[in-house]
Parts: sequence; C-alpha cells; structure tokens
Amino acid sequence: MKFQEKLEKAIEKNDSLLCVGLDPDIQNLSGEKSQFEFNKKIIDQTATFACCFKPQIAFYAAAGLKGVEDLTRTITYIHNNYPLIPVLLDAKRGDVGHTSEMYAKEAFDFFNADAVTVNPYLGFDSVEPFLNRKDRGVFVLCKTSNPGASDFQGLVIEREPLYIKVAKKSLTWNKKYGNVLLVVGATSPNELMEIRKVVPNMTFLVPGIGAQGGDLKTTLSNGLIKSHSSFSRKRESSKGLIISASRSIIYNSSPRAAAQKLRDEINKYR
Ligand code: OMP
Repeated sequence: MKFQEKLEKAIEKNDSLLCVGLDPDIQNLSGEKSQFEFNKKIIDQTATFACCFKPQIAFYAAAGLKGVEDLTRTITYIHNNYPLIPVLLDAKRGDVGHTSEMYAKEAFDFFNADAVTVNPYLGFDSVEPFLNRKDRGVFVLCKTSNPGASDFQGLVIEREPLYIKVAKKSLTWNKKYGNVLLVVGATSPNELMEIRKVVPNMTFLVPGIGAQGGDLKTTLSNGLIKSHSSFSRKRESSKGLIISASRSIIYNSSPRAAAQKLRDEINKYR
C-alpha cells in the first residue's frame, strides 16, 4: 500500500490528524530501561488516537548502537502491532545524488519507514532517490518551526520567499512522482496560509504545537483543506494537515490522555 493511502486509512480509522513524535531523550526515560521500552508504552497508549508515529533519528543515533537497535525495534513493533499506522522517520536527509541513494536505503530498507523527512537545500538530484520510491512518502522541509527558519527560508528571491519557491518546486516534483508532502511549522501561521494557497491539495506535516508554542486554532484554520461534502450523510472532516507533537505527549504524566485531548481538540476545528 502506498504511504498516502496508508495515512488516509489511519486518519479515517482513528478520526485523527495527530502525529505522535517519538523523541525519547536517554537522560529522561521516566524510569523505563530503554528507549524501546519507553516508546512501547507511549505507542500502546496513543495508537488509537494517532494517524502517524514520527521517531526523530537523532535521539537514537546519539545513544549509539543501542539507540539504533531501539529505533529499529520501535519501528518493527509499530508495523507488527499497529500495521495500519504509518511510521514517518524524521531524518531530514539530503546530499549529492549517490549519497542520497544510501540515505533512501537507510530510511526505507534498513529502518523500513513508510516516509521520511528530506532537506531540499541541495536540489532535485538530492531528493530524487527518495522520490523514486513511489510507495513511500517524502516530506520536504518547506518552512520549519525554529527561530532560525527565517535566516534562509524567508529570503526573498525574484520577489518571493524561498519557502514559496520550495513549495512550488515540490508541486512540480509531485506531479511527476506523486509522493511529495511538505513540512510547515505551526509557529508561522501566516506563512502556512501563503503556502496553502500555492499548494492547495498537498498534505503538510505541522510540528510546533505543544512545547514550541504554536497556536492550534490558527494553524488549522489557515492550513486545513476544507471538505466540500456538507451534503453527504457521513460527516467528512477537513484534512491536509498532520499535527505533530512530541514532548507534550511523551513526557505528559498520561500520554494517553494528552494524545486523546489533542486529537479531540484538532477535531473540533475540522
Ligand atoms: P516537540 O517540540 O517536542 O513537539 O518536537 C518537535 C519535533 O518535530 C522534533 O522531532 C523536531 O525535530 C521536529 N520538527 C520541528 O520541530 N520543526 C520542524 O520544522 C520540523 C520538524 C520535523 O521535521 O519533524
């Protein structure tokens, strides 16, 4: 099954646009023995409220071989126990073509992720090895949520900011490959609205809600693709955004309650 179909199914099944970020800091495993055990608990508690799980590779690589093993076990655990929920590996890869080939193998063959985040700074040949894997999702960084995002992404080139150029280029790639999505942070809702106008039908991963302080209501009203089926019998909710949260869920005293609350809050505005 292609990534986009898998994602759609998970969104429908769990009535959710929530992506749970699995970023366990080895200094803070809340009493669990390993990153895998920590994640297993989070996954079991939140799987019914999530449409996607997103492990960030640095948290595991920083823990050495054991961390890499725990990431592998985490992804396998999700595939085996919650096969409907896709795994997005947040690795922000991208390099010269033949090196990107290896990054694509790392994400899709070694880790067996359904999708990966990709940094487009090196241009088309750095993204192409990921695009060629048409059954997997390629999330292109467009406007990130961090304070430094404006250093480069906001630079105006030929009368438009670089992030708009990235959005337009991603649209062109998507026409050919069909597996492109964007990353757009919740911390800049005006830019989110601008990008939505340029790419009306593409799904965005939206980090920055929760610990980074992005406003949920504005994010959803500026970024959701509105549903036009108000006459159909079944309620068809708006889609087009995956709202990602890591620390605010995994370090909550009840990850289950935190995930359910955020899922329900998102749904209020759909
Ligand atoms: P929390 O702030 O704890 O919800 O974590 C955010 C997660 O999203 C981290 O794994 C970040 O690496 C990731 N992220 C951003 O915070 N901002 C971005 O613009 C893009 C990402 C990402 O690609 O997921």
